[in-house]
This record gives sequence, C-alpha cells and structure tokens, in this order.
Amino acid sequence: MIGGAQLGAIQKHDSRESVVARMLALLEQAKDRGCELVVFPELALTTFFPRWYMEDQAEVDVWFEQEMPNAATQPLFDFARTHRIAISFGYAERTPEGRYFNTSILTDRTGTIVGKYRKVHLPGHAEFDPERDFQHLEKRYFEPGDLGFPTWENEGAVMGMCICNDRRWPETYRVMGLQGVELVTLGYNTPSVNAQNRGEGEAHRLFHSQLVMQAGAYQNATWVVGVAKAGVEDGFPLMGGSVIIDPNGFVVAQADTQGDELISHRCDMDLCTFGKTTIFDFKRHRRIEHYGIITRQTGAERPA
Ligand code: CDV
Repeated sequence: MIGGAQLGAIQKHDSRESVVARMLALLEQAKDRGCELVVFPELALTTFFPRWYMEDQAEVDVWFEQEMPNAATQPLFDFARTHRIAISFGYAERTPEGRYFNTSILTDRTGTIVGKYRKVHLPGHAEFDPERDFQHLEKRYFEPGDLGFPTWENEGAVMGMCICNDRRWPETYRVMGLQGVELVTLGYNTPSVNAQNRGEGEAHRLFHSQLVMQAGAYQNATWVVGVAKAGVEDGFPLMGGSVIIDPNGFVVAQADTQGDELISHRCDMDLCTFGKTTIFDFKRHRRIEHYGIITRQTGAERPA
C-alpha cells in the first residue's frame, strides 16, 4: 500500500514542529491503512516561501535545513523506523558549502535515507516582477539540481523522484524510465491561479497537472504519486488534487479536500511490466538517432 499525504496550508508563522506533528498524524493514518511508503509534498516543512521577495540572505536562510534529519524532523524518521514505513518529503536544503537546493529525500522502511533529489526545472524568476499578481522566486533562492534524475532499488521497486514543475517536462520521466523506474514520487506547490494570467484558474491548472502526470506514467509504464501542498497560505491559494496514477495512466486515487488528507492505493509493481515489454519497450522501439536535438538545444528554433 502506498500513501500520498497531502498537506493543507502552512502559514508563515507555523513552526517546523507544528508541521511535523501534522505529518505524524497523517503517518498514523497511513500505518492504520498498512502503507509501506508515504509521499509528502514539495517544501513540506514550511510555507511556500518563494512567493516572498527577500533581499536579506539571513531572512532567506531561515527557510532552509542544514541537516536532514534534524531536531525538528527526527520524529518522522523515528516513526518510519518504528512502524516500517518508508517516507519521502521535500525541503529547502542548504549544503555545508553554502549551496541552496529545492530537495526531496526518500527513505527505506528503516527510516534510512536511501535517495536524494534536487529539483532540476526551477520555474519563476530571480528578481522582483511587478507585472505578476504574486511572486514566484525559485530562481532567486535555489540553484538547479546537480544530481540529475537518479533512481534507486528501494523496498522491491525501482523508485525515482522529481519535484513540482519537473512533472511538466517529459524528459523528467523518460530519464527515469530509461532506468526502469516503477514508481515516481513527486510533491508540488502549485498556485490555484496563474500569476501571469488571472483567467487561468484552478480547474485549468488541475487539468494540466493531471495531464502531464498521466502522460508521464503511461509513456514510461510507471506508477506516479503526485502530492500537493494545498489551501490558502497567508492569502495565496494553492491547488490540491493529489493523485496516484497507475502505469496505464489511470488515476486510481485522488484527494478531494484542500487540507491534510491521506490518499492510498495498493500499487502492484508487476503492472509496469506489460507497458515496459510491449508498446514502451524502449530498447526495441526508441530511435535515438533522431533525438539529439533534445540535449543539444534548449529553446525552440524555427527553420531558416
Ligand atoms: N513549485 C512549482 O514548481 N510550481 C510551479 C508553478 C509555478 C507553475 C508548477 O509547475 O506547478
């Protein structure tokens, strides 16, 4: 059984300890349902701070973790070990060298960290943008991840992670698909309205979110567990819609609130085999001689 533990809003003044208490309450439910892995959202421990423009690095540093586990998060790892539940969650990472990443970790069922991922596709901008209804300053506070899209053999499945905006890029899933991924975990903080287009509201945003995750799951014959931080944070709404998607691209579990909510599904990894050995048998069908442009070029270039 796999769980997706959606978190409701986290306000600026909420402490790490209060958020961890909410995560533990969800883990308690997950234990009762027999979950072996529980996935939490991107930047799970704090409010989505990149919406705030800050110039003082000391003010920024408050949102970052310098160690994982640390005193505030240790209870999550203890719970994992005691109850044999692997966990994955996102947080803002400051390395000993003073580098800043939007990171997520994956543990095994002893609560030992077996994988780390650093967000590759950082959306938004680096300077204050008065044209937007609200800011999205990930490019200011983080550097792009430097670990690629690794996968890990964990608890009998090949697992990989990505974070929020990464889910919109087919390359994300394909790089993991080429490592035989069977379960992709991802957390997100997606504003309910587009900061650059007020006409693009929640229904539209949910549609795109599911569209890309369902496509990624189907095209790589993998489970996808996409988990939201939802609700209104200090006046700014984030959409919910956490989902578990099967390797055929079907949604098999979905959150229906904007608050703390556990979704779960018995995910059979053998369901990945059919797609991986037939229509998406990469070795037989991929034509890499035609794909070079994908890694040679970033932007679109029209023919001369
Ligand atoms: N946290 C994110 O990466 N959010 C983006 C928003 C800005 C579009 C997302 O892709 O959901």
